[in-house]
Amino acid sequence: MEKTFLMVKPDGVQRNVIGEIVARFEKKGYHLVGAKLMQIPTELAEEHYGEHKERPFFGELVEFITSGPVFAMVWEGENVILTARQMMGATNPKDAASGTIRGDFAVTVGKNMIHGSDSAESAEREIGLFFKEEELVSYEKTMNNWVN
Ligand code: IDP
Repeated sequence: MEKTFLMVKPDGVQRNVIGEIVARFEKKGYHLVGAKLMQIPTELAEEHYGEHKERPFFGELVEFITSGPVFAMVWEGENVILTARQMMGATNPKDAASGTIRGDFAVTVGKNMIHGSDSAESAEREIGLFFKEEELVSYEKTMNNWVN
């Protein structure tokens, strides 16, 4: 089953919307298999956002993501990578549709509330960066039969 890495960024933790964001994915029918509140070390932030190293906002991005705790999660389900991206909305909240997380909760691109893997390769890489294998759990919910 497909897995993705999602993270409520420091703005979401500070603004008390961890629960609302988790609830959206739970209600959709996805399956939470790992989660932790953590403070990201600078080296991990730089590695996670490595593809943006040359961008002018890289320093600001690393500074922001390490500025306070984040809520890191692994979610499982059919097409969860793409569907979670759709539920998050466009990177810049000004372009994000109402009803999406960024469209509903965020205003500026620098503080856009949530991160989500953008491909199967990124999901595998990011889950590996943030979680040890033993931190992910495997369990059944009877609801699975009502979703799939
Ligand atoms: P994504 O988070 O939707 O995948 P990416 O293009 O991978 O978007 O960018 C990573 C993060 O970098 C974004 O979520 C956003 O917070 C930040 N970012 C992107 N563009 C800018 C910018 O122009 N200024 C400041 N931050 C930016």
